[in-house]
Amino acid sequence: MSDEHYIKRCLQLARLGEGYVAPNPMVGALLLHDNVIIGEGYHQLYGGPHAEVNCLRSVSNENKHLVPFSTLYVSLEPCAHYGKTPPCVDLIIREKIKKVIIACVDPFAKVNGLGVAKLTAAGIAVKDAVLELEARELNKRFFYFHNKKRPYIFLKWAQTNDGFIAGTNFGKQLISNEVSNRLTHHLRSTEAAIMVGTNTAMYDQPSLTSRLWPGKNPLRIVIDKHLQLLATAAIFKDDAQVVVINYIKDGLQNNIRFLKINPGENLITIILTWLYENNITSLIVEGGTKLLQAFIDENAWNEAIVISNKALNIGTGIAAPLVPTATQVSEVKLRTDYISIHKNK
Ligand code: AOF
Ligand code: ZN
Repeated sequence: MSDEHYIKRCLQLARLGEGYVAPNPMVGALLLHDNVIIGEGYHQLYGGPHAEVNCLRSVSNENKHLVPFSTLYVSLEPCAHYGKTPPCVDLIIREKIKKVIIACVDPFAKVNGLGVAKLTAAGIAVKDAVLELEARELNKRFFYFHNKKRPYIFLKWAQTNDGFIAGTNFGKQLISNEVSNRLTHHLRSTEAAIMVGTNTAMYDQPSLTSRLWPGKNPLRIVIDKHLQLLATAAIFKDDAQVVVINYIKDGLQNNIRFLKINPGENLITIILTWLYENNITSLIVEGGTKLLQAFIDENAWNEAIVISNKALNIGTGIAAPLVPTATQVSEVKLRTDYISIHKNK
């Protein structure tokens, strides 16, 4: 079996942490001795042990003596820093492992190459860049966040066949079907934050939770410049945090975080900076058209997920945002809904 084969298994293990490890990356590891996998592990929970630690812990007592003669495969460069856990490189050196194969270097400034350097200095053979593209794609949020210093942004909306996202006067319009809604809730459970504009929060009354999928809720962010939303709005209900971006006040009140901005300031820049400073690696923007179009116009987006119900025409209403058609990379059909994914190059 090739190194690619074992790194692929590491990527598979890593994905088991989806939705539970952010802002950390998903990481998987395995130990191979004489073509037999004697240990496997992944980073399961933010703040918890890293993949390498879980992998070594999984080795049975009768196989422990094989560890120094095994190769460690990891989907990310082992860490060299003291974070919530001690450095994985120290553990690898202590365990006398002589060969480490990794998929990619960690973009996090406190690690970024230092893990490989420390292993090499200890006489350990390190092979890098095995399935690097796949590994970076798996942790696209984490890489984007550290390289560009802003969260990875998904735009998501549902539109009718004739291109509307709501009826006239913001009339609430059910567009996507229950299967697509599950998909949306899955996305919510894997992303750190979700945002809507005032009118969407007011007229659509979304709760922005991931109740149709197991997992955590994202941090909810709503723009409400003049604090017009009623305390009874759906966005303030349920067990998920809320941030209200507004012109009036700052601070925490009844579990709601108010974040004051000044008129004239670039809203998108301020929000993205705040998200970066608060270690929020990904954001879904769910509407309405004005907010989505602002992100498109500022070129502040990574992926757009457009759900189009081909069986529904309403003739008039609020037009959907316009995303360049050339950016579409795929389309899947879920009953009457066509879900197209666009990627910003
Ligand atoms: C690894 N293996 O499984 C993961 C790594 O606060 P900590 O201690 O959890 O450290 C978080 C950082 O460690 C994170 O930003 C990333 O650079 C790295 N994640 N490293 O060797 C792992 N999850
Ligand atoms: Zn580590």
